[in-house]
Amino acid sequence: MSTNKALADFAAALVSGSIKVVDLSAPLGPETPVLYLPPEIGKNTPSVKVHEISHYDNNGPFWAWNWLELGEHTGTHFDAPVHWITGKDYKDGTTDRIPPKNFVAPVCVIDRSKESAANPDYLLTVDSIKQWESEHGAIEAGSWVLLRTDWYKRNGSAQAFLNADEKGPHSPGPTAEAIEYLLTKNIVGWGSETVGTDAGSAGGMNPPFPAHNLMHKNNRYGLASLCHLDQLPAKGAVLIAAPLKFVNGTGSPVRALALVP
Ligand code: 23J
Ligand code: MN
Repeated sequence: MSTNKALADFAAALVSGSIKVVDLSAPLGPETPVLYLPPEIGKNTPSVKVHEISHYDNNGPFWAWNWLELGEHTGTHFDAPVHWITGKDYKDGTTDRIPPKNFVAPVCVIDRSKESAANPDYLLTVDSIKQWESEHGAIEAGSWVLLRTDWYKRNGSAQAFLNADEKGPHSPGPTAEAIEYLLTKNIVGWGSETVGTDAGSAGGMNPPFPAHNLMHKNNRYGLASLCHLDQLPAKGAVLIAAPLKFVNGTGSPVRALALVP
């Protein structure tokens, strides 16, 4: 028999409940808010549509099933490197070719919920990450880094979640320099509670959409529209987030889960 103490202890902790499973995904359905891009920038993704095949009726007497009309980048979702032009040539950069080991990783949670409540255009800076590291220890290679903003609490209303006015969307996110700094730490990915991994103001940054541009340029991943980051410790949890194995996929809705002590 092949055994491993860490895995046996882990299995026992799951059964006893001393390690909890926290659901980091938002409900996925027709009401799920989706990104809105001004038409001069590009075409938009559709909202989720559920098409009924049968419902224990003449179309299938003993069964119910649906088919879905679903964008890859909808709801709580994973961004693969080929999503961005800077990552387009990575052979292992599509949802079906990413090494599955990268779907399970330790997670650092930077809580800037107070700052984001005070300022919906809040941007995470390098100094702020260094401050977090002085409190919680260095960000380790192979970790996910997630920005907690409590923005997920707006998820039930597209208007509050996208938070756009005539000047564009207002939602928190990282500066380009913050992402560059995290890349020097060899993180596996960057995640947020907002509709995309970038701030609402990111279209005007240098480079535009720096979380997308820089993470994917380095064959790293993104997670957007995460929920319940307020249930995670700053350090010490493990994130499981696996995209569907779409052939040549640029992203996928995920059921993101955290294992929490
Ligand atoms: C396409 C263009 C801009 C953005 C996005 C997609 C996303 O946020 C996404 O879901 O990847 S900002
Ligand atoms: Mn995306």
